[in-house]
Amino acid sequence: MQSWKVFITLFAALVADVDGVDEEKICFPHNFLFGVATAAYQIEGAWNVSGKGPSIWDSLTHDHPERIVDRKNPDVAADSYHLFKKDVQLLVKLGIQFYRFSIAWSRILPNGLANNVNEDGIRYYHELIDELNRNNIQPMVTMYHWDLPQYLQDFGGWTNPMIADYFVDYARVLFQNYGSKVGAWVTFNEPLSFCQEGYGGREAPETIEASGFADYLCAHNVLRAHGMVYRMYEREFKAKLMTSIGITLDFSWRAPSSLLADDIIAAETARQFSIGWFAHAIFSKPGDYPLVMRKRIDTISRIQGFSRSRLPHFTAEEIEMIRGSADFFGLNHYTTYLITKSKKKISSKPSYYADMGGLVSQKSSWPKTNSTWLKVVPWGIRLSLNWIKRAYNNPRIIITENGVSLERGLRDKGRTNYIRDYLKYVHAAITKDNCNVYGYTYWSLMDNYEWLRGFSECFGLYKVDFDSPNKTRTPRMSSEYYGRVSRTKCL
Ligand code: GOI
Repeated sequence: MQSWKVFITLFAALVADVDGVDEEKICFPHNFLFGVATAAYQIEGAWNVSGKGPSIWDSLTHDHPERIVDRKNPDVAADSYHLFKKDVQLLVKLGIQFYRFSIAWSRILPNGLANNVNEDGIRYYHELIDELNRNNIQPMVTMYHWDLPQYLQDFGGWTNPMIADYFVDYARVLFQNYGSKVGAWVTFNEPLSFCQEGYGGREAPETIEASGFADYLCAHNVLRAHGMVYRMYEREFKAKLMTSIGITLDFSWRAPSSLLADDIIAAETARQFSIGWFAHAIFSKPGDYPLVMRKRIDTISRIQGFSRSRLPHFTAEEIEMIRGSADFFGLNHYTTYLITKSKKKISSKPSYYADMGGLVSQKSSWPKTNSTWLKVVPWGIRLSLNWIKRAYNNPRIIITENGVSLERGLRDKGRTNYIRDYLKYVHAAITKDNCNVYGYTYWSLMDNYEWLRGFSECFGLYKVDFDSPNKTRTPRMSSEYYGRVSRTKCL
């Protein structure tokens, strides 16, 4: 069947389905996992404590406060570096089964390279992981959640092919130290975000701004680094350790803005240029980049007078190495976009969006949140899960982030509704569509530093008072709801 027919059938079926079941009790399988997520830079603080080296985000927030909405930096943030035992108690109170957090590369290796290991950094994550295990909360550890050691950025960051080797060295230090007590590893969080915004746009500190060029180089090296870590683990650790390794990819659903064939095709192309850019090489049978990316970028590069494609090529060995290099598919999903086929003529200026050929928008009637990009569109998660199932032969999926930003207050009915509505569609994807989803993670445990948005957007189940000396955490109403869901597995 053509993809647009699949889309319409699925869409009609699911809108009819889920609306009718509001009153029934909806329960997940007993072994379904519920968790919450955070990231090192957004909560730890202690930016230069005990030997930690600076990351690119430390540089940006210190040197260019004008680029941050509230001009604030997270030098202290929620101070989880010192308050982690309190945070583990919040997790215990929630009754969740796992905690997804990230390790700050430059806390372990101050300049990113493995010749200098910072023992205090090693100690900190040992204490956090031990505290989690003591409380029966499984740690799920992200190796890279955007905080590149500044030293590595100075010679090209993710555009430097050598960075894949440096990342393998870093991952080896992590496996050697924590391998026996961590059940699941995520190599990268949302490479689409940091490659596209850091190397192609203005939304991040890398400020390379070479869209249609550096973003492709970044993705290329991230994919190589991911595959190399997976194979290094197989060679050096698999016999001794019991753990799983995956990657977290962000997939906002891309729906066509109309039922015109042009827009339906443009939406599918946009999916291939977003999730497919990273997932195809790892999760598809043939591996490598999606064919439509290869064709469009090769053709447009030629029209623009380049002597080679702006999209790099993998060697045959690299394709083999990356293919199948994940035990699970980590999915971050928050919202949905509409795609309209672009009618603009190709200009000489390289651009990822021109290569993709679609215009991105959102429907004005979709409910707003406190983040401009995040509209509440619960059915998008079911379509995303089904798309992944079909494209990559039903992989094991864990939803590694889903959440919403709302007002700072404690009575957050909207957050409870968001979680319930999105989980209803996750449940339908499992029970009606046979998607292989085994867990769900709410972003975030607590309010934190929202990158360029500073402290102005609150995603937390717990409110954090960033002005109080001890960074007081207070439960929001939604934490009661999510705690009940994670304990009973029922909505
Ligand atoms: C997570 O990423 C992340 O992992 C966490 O660390 C984080 O805390 C959490 O999100 C919560 O933020 C309006 C083209 C303004 C260019 C609408 C199209 C800007 C720019 C819609 C579409 C969107 C979640 C920036 C995934 C990056 C925010 C991915 C969500 C910028 C927009 C656009 C828009 C656009 N994304 N990120 N953007």
